[in-house]
Amino acid sequence: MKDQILEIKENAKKEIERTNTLQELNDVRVKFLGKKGELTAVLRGMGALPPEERPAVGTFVNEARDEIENKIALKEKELKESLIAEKLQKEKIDITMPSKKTELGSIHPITGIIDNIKEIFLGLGYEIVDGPEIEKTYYVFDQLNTPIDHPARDLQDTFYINENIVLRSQTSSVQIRTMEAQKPPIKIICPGTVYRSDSVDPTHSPVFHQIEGLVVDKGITMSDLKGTLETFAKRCLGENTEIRFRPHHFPYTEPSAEVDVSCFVCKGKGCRVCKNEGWIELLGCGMVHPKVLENCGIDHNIYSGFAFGFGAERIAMAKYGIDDMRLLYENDVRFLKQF
Ligand code: 2NL
Repeated sequence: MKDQILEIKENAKKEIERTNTLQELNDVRVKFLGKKGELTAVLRGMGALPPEERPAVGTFVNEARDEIENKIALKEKELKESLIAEKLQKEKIDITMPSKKTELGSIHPITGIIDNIKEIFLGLGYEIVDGPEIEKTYYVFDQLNTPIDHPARDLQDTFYINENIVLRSQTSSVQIRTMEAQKPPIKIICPGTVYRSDSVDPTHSPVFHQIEGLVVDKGITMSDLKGTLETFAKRCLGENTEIRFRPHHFPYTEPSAEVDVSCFVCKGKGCRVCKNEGWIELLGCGMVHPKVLENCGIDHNIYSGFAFGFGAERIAMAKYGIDDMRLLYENDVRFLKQF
């Protein structure tokens, strides 16, 4: 019987050695150690042996089983390792291969202009403040000395939520809120989205972006305003930029002015961008109306201030020579790629 067991063991070892896959190895396991396996059959046949021989044969069978199991475990480890090695070889990545080109996005020109303007005014010591886009008429009109019969308050020009609430048509409301909440000195800019009931055309959009500035302190004069706007224009549009003031009227400033910049495309000679004028209209400004200061609880006998406001789209169009505002909103990548 021992010879038979030895033979089974040797056969099993040989067959294990010959296997090439985990499946084949499992088949060998079943063939020798399974319920109907060869070694199991020997164990079953032990009943026929004289009782005194049984323990020795039993031990021998168990040793043979252990040896076969060890051999299988070793082979299994070997097969699994070669499987992984094969997989690694197959999935090898050629890191020298040129990669697919990734398209990088870029900052939208309007966002870029606003960021640029914020940087300039931060450099001049201004704080940036924002506020609600849905706003009380009290902050957008009443406090700004804009009477009930003023055309800006017309239903044709402003989006009304109800009689007392509008989509803000300028960010001055944020400045009024600031003047009501804190004492001078005040030195702020208020960038933000504003809404006017305009049809879309090359120079108008019902939704656009405005930046307003406000300085209130003792002894602020028109020359502070001029110096500030000249510095701003040069930093924003180039050191050779010149500015000119034209008298104008706003209900919230007195005196008021509109400011033009020399055309930086043709240096004032006249071209497509300035429509042969040599000058481009940039912004509106003035000295804060005494009534506006008083409305906000600021004594106009002690304090004075200047304010200005402009559209970011207008600056972007002037700076980049864009002749149709709609290009800024259409998200055509061929257009946006240029900035
Ligand atoms: C424009 C230019 C402007 C202001 C805005 C302002 C704000 C306060 C007080 C006084 Cl709180 N003024 N802002 C001043 C002048 C012009 O915007 O073209 N507006 C229609």
